[in-house]
Amino acid sequence: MPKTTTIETPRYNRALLKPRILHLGYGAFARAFLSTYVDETLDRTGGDWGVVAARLHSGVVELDALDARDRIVTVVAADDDGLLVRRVGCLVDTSHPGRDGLDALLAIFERESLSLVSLTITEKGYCSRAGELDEAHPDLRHDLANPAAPRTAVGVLVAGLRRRMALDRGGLTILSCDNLPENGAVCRSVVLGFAALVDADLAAWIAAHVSFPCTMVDRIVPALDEAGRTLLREIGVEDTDAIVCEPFRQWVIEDRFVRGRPDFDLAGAEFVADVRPFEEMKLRMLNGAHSFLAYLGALAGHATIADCVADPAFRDAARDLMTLEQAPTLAMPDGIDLTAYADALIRRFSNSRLNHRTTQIATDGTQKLPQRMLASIRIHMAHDRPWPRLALGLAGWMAYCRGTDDTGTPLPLNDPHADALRAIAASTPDGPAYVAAMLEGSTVFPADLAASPSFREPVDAAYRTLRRDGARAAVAGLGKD
Ligand code: CS2
Repeated sequence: MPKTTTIETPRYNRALLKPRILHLGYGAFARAFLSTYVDETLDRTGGDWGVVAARLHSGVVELDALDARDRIVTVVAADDDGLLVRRVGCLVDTSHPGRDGLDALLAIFERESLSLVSLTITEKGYCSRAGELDEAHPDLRHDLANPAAPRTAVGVLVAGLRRRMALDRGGLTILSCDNLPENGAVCRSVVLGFAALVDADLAAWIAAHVSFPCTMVDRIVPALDEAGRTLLREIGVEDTDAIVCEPFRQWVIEDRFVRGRPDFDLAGAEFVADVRPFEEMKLRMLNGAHSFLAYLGALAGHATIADCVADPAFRDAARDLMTLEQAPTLAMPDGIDLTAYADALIRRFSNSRLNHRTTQIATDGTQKLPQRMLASIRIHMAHDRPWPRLALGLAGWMAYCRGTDDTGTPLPLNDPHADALRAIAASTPDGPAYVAAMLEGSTVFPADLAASPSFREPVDAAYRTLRRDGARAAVAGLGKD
């Protein structure tokens, strides 16, 4: 049993809650993140900020399970010091177009009380390319042809806002909580881009009445696995969809809400004028190190992030990646100590309760690598500085995409472009030809980078080392030249 277990339950009056927040993409991260901030704010202020939890694709079973439990969500923050179990009570309803019909979801946008639509739809959910609407995206093409019957979150937002405009209900705030640089700006760009293609008046209305603040979100929330379920059973939590996550969380939010907001700062969030430095810090140092460990760790046979950082070669390389190749690309406000941030991240990664699988973080590499690695590489190239760890990280992703680890054990490849990646691997022999084909055909690398010898050569060299020595030796060899 863990050393200490504390249980917290809502202290506010749930009967007062109204549907004021609609959350699209109510999965593990939203439970552990948005819900806990709303809940703790309600504990301090009371009020009516209830949340409707919506999923667009999978998730009907999870939402049904929530409904059956009076929509109480159990979030267990765990580390080696103990557990904090929070029974989150802020949900007022659940919604799923596949279960309740799309109309029921769009009708929520018509509610007078609705003030905020928050999103955790992952990077790929924005259907963007270089921050703009990707009109070639197959699901978007469907939605553009059928704007009243959308499948994508972008299409749902635009259809919902159209209902709102028609009833003159006033604007609201759309709050992206995904790991994208300038997530609010990307969200605005895809929503307005879509709206402009279907109805110019609607696009103008959205531009005038809807705000899209940027946010930096941070809490490590692995998918629940057998170890997590065992822990939950040990402490008597029966909910099949309870969440085990780390105690740490950080939310930095641009304060641009057009229809009120909960005082999230009372629950520890920070409202700032400019989120960008915080988001770059987190995307490059935390997420960049995560992806580095995920690809190279999986190739070396490490199942979890905690396993990776228990291996001194990986721990040192991840810390060096943060301090030597990511921190120097950042311009932080006074008072932010990036070395202390790196040390804290390594401690968070070591949390043995989390079981955060390398193969989970390895998903959707095509969507993650630009902001986690390429942004820093561009800065190093402009200053003529070496970037061997980032190069090995990219090489690790390429090797991972061939589908087996260093001992030949299969690795799962989950990515919206997985078919194209598999086709490249199948048609190109491993080695420099494969690196060249990935640089040119994987959709990750902008044409100017893919064509630049000062970009290609370090990646190519890292890939040769990785294939010659294996992931563990290649990681251990970093910094030894
Ligand atoms: C991870 C993130 O899966 C991933 O790509 O890097 O989910 C990470 O755990 C969170 O961003 C932490 O805030």
